[in-house]
Amino acid sequence: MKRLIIASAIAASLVFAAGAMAHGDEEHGKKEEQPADGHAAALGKPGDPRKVTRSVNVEMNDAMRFRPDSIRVKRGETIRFIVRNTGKVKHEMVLGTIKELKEHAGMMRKFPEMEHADPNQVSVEPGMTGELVWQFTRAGTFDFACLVPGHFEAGMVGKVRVSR
Ligand SMILES: [Cu+2]
Repeated sequence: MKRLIIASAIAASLVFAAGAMAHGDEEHGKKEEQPADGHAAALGKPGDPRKVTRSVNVEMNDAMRFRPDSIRVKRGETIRFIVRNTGKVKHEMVLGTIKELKEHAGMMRKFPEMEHADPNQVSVEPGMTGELVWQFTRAGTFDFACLVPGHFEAGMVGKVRVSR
């Protein structure tokens, strides 16, 4: 009888372990799905530099503005943004939805040292030029912003209008 109890205790712990493992797998699976689902995915995907259909020049300056701050593209286009920083401080261009960008700006205020190099953004040192290649796969109006702490709040934002 005692042996039986031990055996079922082992069986129970095995089931528990298997359950824990299955749970772990599930979590893992969720994580892997995230890139398709989350960050900036609403407006498209990183573009293939060999399939660029058009280049767009964007200036970033210390007046906390993008020029132009409104960009029109056609759905499906792959745009090479040539982003020039004419200011004396670092600026960046981050593509996203305004909700996402707001959240991200909040994170940047909390962790100003946070460096990130996602495919939907380019950071440009003063006097330098950076590039960002993006394919717009959905029609709609999307946003971009500079998320250097304080810049988004100062109105350093712009819009991309993607037509069908
Ligand atoms: Cu800026």
